[in-house]
Amino acid sequence: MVDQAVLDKLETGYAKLVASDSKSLLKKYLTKEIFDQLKTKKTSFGSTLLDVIQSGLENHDSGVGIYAPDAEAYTVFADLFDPIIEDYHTGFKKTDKHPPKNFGDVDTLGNLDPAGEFIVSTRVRCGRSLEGYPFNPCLTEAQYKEMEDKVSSTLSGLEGELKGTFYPLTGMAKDVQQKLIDDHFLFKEGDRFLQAANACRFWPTGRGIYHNDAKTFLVWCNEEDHLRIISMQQGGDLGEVYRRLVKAVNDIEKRIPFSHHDRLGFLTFCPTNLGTTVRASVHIKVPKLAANKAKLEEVASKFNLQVRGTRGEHTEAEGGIYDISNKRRMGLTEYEAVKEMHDGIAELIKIEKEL
Ligand code: ADP
Ligand code: CIR
Repeated sequence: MVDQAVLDKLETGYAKLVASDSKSLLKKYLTKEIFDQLKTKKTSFGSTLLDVIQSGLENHDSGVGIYAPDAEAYTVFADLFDPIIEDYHTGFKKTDKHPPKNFGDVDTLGNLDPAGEFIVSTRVRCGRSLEGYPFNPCLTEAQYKEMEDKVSSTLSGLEGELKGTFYPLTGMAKDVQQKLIDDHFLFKEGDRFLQAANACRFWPTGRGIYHNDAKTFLVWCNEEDHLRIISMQQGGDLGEVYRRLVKAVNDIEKRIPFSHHDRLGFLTFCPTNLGTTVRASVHIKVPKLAANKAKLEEVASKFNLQVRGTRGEHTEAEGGIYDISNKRRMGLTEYEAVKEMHDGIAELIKIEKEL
């Protein structure tokens, strides 16, 4: 049974969403019929429709607006997740199956901007969830601590270029934390979309960052996902960044079992990250194209690319620097996701040169 208080919150929030001018996928796909069908359902973790949609109900400027409080939510609330997944990942239907992991031939990708004219830096990240643990809204404080211990001790076994140190957020000096955020290495604090989704409980307990000395290989612990594995460096050498990421993921996967779904691929908290979980991005300056932001968005979307601001999602561009990445992560392999960004950025640079 879903509590009356939860049902009341759902009804009030839904009425406000319907009356709003929200452009979120939640508003687009949560019809009255689906709302009524799902409002009384619960997962075995006790998660309700409210846990799924409360971020989008509170933040009408969400692009998507839903999260999976636990893995089972993808099944119990499939009537809402499936159409949103299909829209975001451009055509991944509820009858489709995500292909097996395939990083492809890592030696076939090179430098997208050898003369260093456009690309400031390149980053590829993927997300992973530790098998046996639910997502943020269902984790206990003890589980956060246990996971942090597991992650930091596992990563301490990495060697060579991947060798680094784990820095817990608990006890980190504020200026050190802010510098890491400003330099694009660390997740931001107080993300209202995650907070509304109940994903920031017990903060900063269990959260932390691991990185090598050069900060070219980093792992985020317990921010949006259990793990975010990141490779990044200055300039446009996507090949080098991708090779480092693949080596790291393969090494870490040997040491920790991750949650994988037969149809959805690797499981993540946000449905936009399912499947490969790969977001390959460049920080790029294309001043002529970006003179008209709507035009930049239009050209980018033609190549299945997404434009974000300099400090990541929901931020503005600073100094003309945009974060442009592959948008879809499901229904294609890891290699294809990265190649989609590679080919799209090559086209964007070509267009910029011709303007
Ligand atoms: P995520 O990539 O994990 O989905 P965000 O969009 O919030 O999350 O970005 C996280 C951080 O990564 C931000 O500080 C952002 O500026 C930084 N970032 C993303 N792409 C690049 C890049 N190509 N070069 C440098 N920093 C980047
Ligand atoms: C939103 O709906 O805007 C946030 N919940 C974040 C969604 C993830 N964004 C994305 O495009 N990958």
